[in-house]
Amino acid sequence: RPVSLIGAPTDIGAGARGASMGPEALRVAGLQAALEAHGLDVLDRGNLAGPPNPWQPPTDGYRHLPEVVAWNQAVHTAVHAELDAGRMPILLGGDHCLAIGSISAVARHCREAGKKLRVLWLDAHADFNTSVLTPSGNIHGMPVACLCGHGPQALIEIGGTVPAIAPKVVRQIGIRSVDPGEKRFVHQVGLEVFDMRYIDEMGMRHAMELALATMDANTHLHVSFDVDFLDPEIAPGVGTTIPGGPTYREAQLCMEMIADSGRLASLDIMELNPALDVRNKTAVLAVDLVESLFGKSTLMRDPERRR
Ligand code: DIR
Ligand code: MN
Ligand code: MN
Ligand code: MN
Repeated sequence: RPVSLIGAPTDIGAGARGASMGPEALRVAGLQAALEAHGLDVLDRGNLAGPPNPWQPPTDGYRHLPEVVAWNQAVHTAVHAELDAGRMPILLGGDHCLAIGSISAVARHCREAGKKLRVLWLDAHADFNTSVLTPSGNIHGMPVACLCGHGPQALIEIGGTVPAIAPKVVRQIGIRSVDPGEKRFVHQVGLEVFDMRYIDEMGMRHAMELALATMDANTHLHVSFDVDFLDPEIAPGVGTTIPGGPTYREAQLCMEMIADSGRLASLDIMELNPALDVRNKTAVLAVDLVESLFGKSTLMRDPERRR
């Protein structure tokens, strides 16, 4: 399926400025050429437009809510248009609040096309805060809750149906920072979380086997990749580094197993912050991992023999 790159240059939902430069850093790191080298047909749609970041404190538990709504409406429209055109959207963030627009569009497309949805959420954070639970007011800590119908009306209704998704379609991988109230809420709704302790004890392979299980030919797989998923030793260019993330090899295996599923149909690459990066190395790493996500492998593999 042909691919469309959509830039969303904003840090409107983040706690640090700079993710607005993420789309260009991914382009400079060679994302389009890397995908084309795999034989993919890639169009760069350029950048969406939206309001500037006023950098204000929260009001009623939300920072920049009107601006977050405007950006997410633009993302929703753009992502849905690509899906309707039979193309695979890759959203270049931008901070992770934009997954509300992206995944609400994917969910709407799945309803319209009679497809099942699976969302893999690769992140250090659960992003399941609400205005009452949030310690920061930053809406990039709230997108999964908003998609599940817990959030301000203007954000939860972007896709037309509330909630946009059920918690049971989500699998979270790599989680290692969850705020106290958020932790109780994640437990209450029964989110399926493969946190770093699970990965330490059981291994990335087992976590991914379970996260990818029970999909079929009619399943649309969406991957929402927050770059802070990765260990900060290898990926310093993000606003909220949390130690103890997946290593380079664990992250590669994660991406390769998603590729092997054959179900990947849409992707977000979020929270890359070039202002905090070292010679664009985090963007280069993200491109390297995305190549694996699209099937780059060392050998011609025989799945039965695992080599
Ligand atoms: C934190 C940070 N849980 C918050 N969240 C981040 O402010 O809600 N998500 N950084 O990616
Ligand atoms: Mn549609
Ligand atoms: Mn995160
Ligand atoms: Mn996130």
